[in-house]
Amino acid sequence: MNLTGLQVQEYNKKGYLFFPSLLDVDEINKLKSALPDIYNRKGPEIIREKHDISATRLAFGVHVYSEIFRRLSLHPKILDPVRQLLNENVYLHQSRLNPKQGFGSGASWDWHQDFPPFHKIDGMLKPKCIMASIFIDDCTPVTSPLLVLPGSHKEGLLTSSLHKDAEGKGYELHHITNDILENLANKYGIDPLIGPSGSVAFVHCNVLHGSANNVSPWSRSIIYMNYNAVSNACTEATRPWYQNNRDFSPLKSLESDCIKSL
Ligand SMILES: O=C(O)CCC(=O)C(=O)O
Repeated sequence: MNLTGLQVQEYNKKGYLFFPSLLDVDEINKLKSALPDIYNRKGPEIIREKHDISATRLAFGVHVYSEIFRRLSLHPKILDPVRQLLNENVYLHQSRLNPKQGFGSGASWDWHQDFPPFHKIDGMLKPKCIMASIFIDDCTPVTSPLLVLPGSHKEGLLTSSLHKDAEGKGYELHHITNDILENLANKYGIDPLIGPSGSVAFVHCNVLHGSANNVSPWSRSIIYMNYNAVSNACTEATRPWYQNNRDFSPLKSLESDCIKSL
C-alpha cells in the first residue's frame, strides 16, 4: 500500500493517519480466534489489571508467540506505510495487545507519550518510531476510545515522571502533569480514534495519548505494533524480550493474503 503525498503531509502535521476498515472482516475474525490462547498465557509478558487480576491489561510480544499476529506485523497494509513514513527499513521494537475489557475491567491510561520509556530505558535515540494501532474490536464513543492530541508530536519529548506498576515490573509509563495536558489540549484539541474493527491508525511515538476506563459491556481490543527505524536501533538491554526486541533485522512485507492463507 502506497501513501499519497497528501497523506504523508497529513501525518507530518497531525502525527497520525487513520484508515477505517483497512483490514477486512475475515482477517479480523482470524485474529480474534487467536485471542483466548494469548490471554490464557501464564508468563510475565501478560500483565493483569490491578483491580481485577482475572482481566488482562496488556499482552506484550504477541508477534513472537502467535503466528497470526506475526503475520499481521508483516502485512503489507501495515508495514509498507510505516516504512514509507519513516523513509527507511524498520524492525518491530515492541508489540502489545490491549483488550480493554468491558464492565469497568479495562482501566484508564494516564496521558503519556510512548517515546520516553523507549528513549530513557531502551536507549532509542530519536523518535523515529511509529505505533501502528490495529482495531480488533469496533472502537466507539462508548467503549472508551484511544484519545490523541493531533500535532502534539511537534512538542518533542515532554517533561514526565516515570510510573511503574505495583510490583515495579511489567510496564512503564511516563506521566505528564495536568498543567502540561491542559496547555497542550487547549492548543491542539483532542481527537478520539473511532472506527469499526479492522481500522488502523499510524501514530507518531511522541503523540500524547490516553484513555478512560471502559464501563461499557463491550471490550475494545487494539493491538499496538511499535516499529522503529533500523538506523535508530536501541542500545540498552535492561528490559525483557517482550518489551525491547533485540532483533534489528529489517522486516519484509508478506503477501497481502498472509492472514487469510493461514
Ligand atoms: O488502549 C488504550 O486504551 C491505551 C493504551 C496506550 O496508551 C498504550 O499502550 O500506549
